[in-house]
Amino acid sequence: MSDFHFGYGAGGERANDPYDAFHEAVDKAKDCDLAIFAGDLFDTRDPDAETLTKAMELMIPLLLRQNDIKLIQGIGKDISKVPETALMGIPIVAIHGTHERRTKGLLNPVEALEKAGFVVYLHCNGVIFEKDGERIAIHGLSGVPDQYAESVLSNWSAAPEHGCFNIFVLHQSIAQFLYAQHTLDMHKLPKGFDLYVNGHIHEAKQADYAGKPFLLSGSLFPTQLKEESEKPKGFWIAETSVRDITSDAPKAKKTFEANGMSIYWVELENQRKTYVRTFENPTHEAVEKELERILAEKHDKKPLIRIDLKGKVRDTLAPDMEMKFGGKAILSIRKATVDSESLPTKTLEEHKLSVEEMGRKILAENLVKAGLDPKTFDGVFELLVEGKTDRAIELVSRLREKESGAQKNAKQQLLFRHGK
Ligand SMILES: [Mn+2]
Repeated sequence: MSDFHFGYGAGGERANDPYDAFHEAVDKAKDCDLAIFAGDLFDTRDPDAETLTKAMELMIPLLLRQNDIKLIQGIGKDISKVPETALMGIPIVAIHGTHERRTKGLLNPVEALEKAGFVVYLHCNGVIFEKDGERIAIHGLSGVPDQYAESVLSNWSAAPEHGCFNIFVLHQSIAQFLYAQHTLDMHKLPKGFDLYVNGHIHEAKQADYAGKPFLLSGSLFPTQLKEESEKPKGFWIAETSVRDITSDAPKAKKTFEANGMSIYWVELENQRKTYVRTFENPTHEAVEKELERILAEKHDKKPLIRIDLKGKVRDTLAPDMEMKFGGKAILSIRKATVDSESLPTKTLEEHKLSVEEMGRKILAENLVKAGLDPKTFDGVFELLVEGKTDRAIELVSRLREKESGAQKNAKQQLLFRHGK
């Protein structure tokens, strides 16, 4: 599972949605031997004390389960540094996602969870667990800027471990699943693993890579309101040996079976319902009727209803509906313009990230123009984003010393060319 986005909507009406969803998922996963969280556990890289505490509280039930799985080996990871509490019960193996990434040397919140003894954190390394003579190797690539994903992968050169069931976990934009700049081509991923799990993309999906299941874990609650958001969210269970788990998790649906491995999709049932409706030249009456129809169904939590209005729309429509139904539903009513229709809907947090990415791109272009290596200066940008100006200046002066040799050289060449 992935993309819990703890802290999302804090202070708002949906503030508990991430926790409620995770709570249900953990409850439905309590018969598993191992949990894998594929990034974006938190909505921000610096979650506040309330968010951190809530996340840890909700993970405790997994660690307190009766289970005799053992961490037996690290793959490029010093397992003596993993606190023992993180290996209790159903251990959680986690990577950080796009939302938690911080520059080298700064603790990200998933790494923090490992230090606190809640998870086993992976980034360009792996761990091997053993239970009843069966070995599971998990190889994790935490979220890296998409334009560097390929080079990070080739520097790491992950390979499946002999005699193990090998799982490759990542958190990237994969070209085959979405349209975006700098996506990672799926075929650049190392082959030979038994199972691939990718976070980041919020719509869950099962695909295939080199004959093996490639799972998009999807988010546990909708962060974007699209038509697909009406589908219930959930998580995947992989059974690596022959056993029918449908008796343990009654709503689990088997979606794959081969060589003794089965994949199940487990839906969350007790979460806020989402509805997306579109109206063309709507009358008050038409919208009202549909809202009444939706609200006639039983809802434990106020449903989330998005209404897109097209064509001729009276200005009073949205405020009138808000007035009449605002107490029974969380309404998002918007007039669709040509522009907003062609643009994918994004959460505020995602907009913030896009601005950051744009800034990173501009900085990279200017660095190249100045004859500097943009990769070296990535840390400077991230420190500035976090408001750590002193550390940014310190890093710049250190980098300048390193670059000054090369600069001097370039300057001399320039002077030489101009005949001075
Ligand atoms: Mn996410």
